[in-house]
Amino acid sequence: MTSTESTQPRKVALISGITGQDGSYLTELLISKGYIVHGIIRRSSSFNTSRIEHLYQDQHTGKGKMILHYGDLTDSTNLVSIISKVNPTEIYNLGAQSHVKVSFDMSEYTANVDGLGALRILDAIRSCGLENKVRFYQASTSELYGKVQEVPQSETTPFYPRSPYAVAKQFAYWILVNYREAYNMYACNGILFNHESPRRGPTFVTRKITRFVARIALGHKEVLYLGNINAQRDWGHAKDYVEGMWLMLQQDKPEDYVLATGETHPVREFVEKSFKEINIDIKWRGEGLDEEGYEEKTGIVYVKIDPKYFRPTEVDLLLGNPAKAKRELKWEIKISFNDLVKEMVAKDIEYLKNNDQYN
Ligand code: NDP
Ligand code: GDR
Repeated sequence: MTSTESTQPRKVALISGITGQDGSYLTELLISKGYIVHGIIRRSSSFNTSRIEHLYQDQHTGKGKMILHYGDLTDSTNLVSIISKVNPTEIYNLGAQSHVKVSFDMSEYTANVDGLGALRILDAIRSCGLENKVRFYQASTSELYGKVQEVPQSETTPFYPRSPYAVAKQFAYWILVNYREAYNMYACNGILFNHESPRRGPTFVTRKITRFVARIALGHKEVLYLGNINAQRDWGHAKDYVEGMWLMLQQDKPEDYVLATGETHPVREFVEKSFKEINIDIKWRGEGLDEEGYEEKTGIVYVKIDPKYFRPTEVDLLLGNPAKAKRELKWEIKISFNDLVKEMVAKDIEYLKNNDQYN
């Protein structure tokens, strides 16, 4: 051990959900800050590490800064074993069945992973005797606000979850608060509003739109089927949000924080802006949800509404107030909504041009 190493505090992070959008950006950020990052990945019949592949290419040399462990949020024994072996200084619980619409079809599974999963990690921390040594981040969500009670939504706005996903996340939110108070743990809920990127899963609405726009740009003739295009979301860039997660674990005392842009946009605006990137001006045929679609000037119909994508209960409006995070964490948004759309469309065009399989 060198003299420099011996004076540095240990920086070892464990991330569940490391293969997801946020997990990949957070890993990059933590490695850039000198952390050794351990991640939990699920066994899959095909590769599920495409978002983090670039980070573990030198693993066989033994010099990798990222180490992966097979595990699952439904398996307590495995979580205890990983945490005791890794002995992390920070744990980020990002793993989840994160699709709101899918949670209506898989409600029990979603509750198990998204709700009980958080409890299993908290208990594993205690079983390893680390409750006063490790700092814990829970991926809470603006979906907790659900049916509009107050706008903009802040840390003091009451919750009214509108999906099995949100109800499961509400359990995780409160069990964290309870363990923080009961066992004096350093644990924070990050109540994050929607954040997107070129790494966003393709079934979330923003990426579904930008992938489609890329196909139109490259000459494909298809129809994009969407659900509720009047829903409004506060959309930021995932890169900015993972920085906020890290900041929450670097404070003197643990608290819960909203991360949001403070702007809201309807889904239909995301569609318009994305098409604008390829110089198509959208003219909508109707205003309501019963519309058949819209026409571009030449009469080509690109988008139609398919009720299949409606949710049994919808979250109509999300608009966050990030004042507390700005004030206490000095957290700032660096990437604007317009730049987010621009980057996502440009990257999808690039992927489509370069990747045959993607076609
Ligand atoms: P993704 O859907 O991209 O990633 C989810 C991750 O969880 C993947 O790595 C997935 O693994 C893993 N996972 C799923 N089920 C399990 C399980 N049973 N055990 C262990 N790991 C599992 O989500 P995001 O990166 O977008 O979001 C990260 C977290 O933040 C999630 O908890 C989400 O609910 C929450 N959140 C996200 C917001 C957003 O706008 N992105 C906003 C607010 C909260 P695999 O790759 O194998 O599927
Ligand atoms: P959301 O994201 O439910 O906000 O959850 P999603 O992109 O799935 O939906 C946003 C809004 O768009 C409407 N919508 C459609 N959604 C999808 N997926 N597909 C469609 O075709 C479609 N058409 C319209 C939806 O009804 C909704 O109103 C995301 C996830 O990342 C959660 O894990 C996270 O907690 C929240 O953001 C904050």
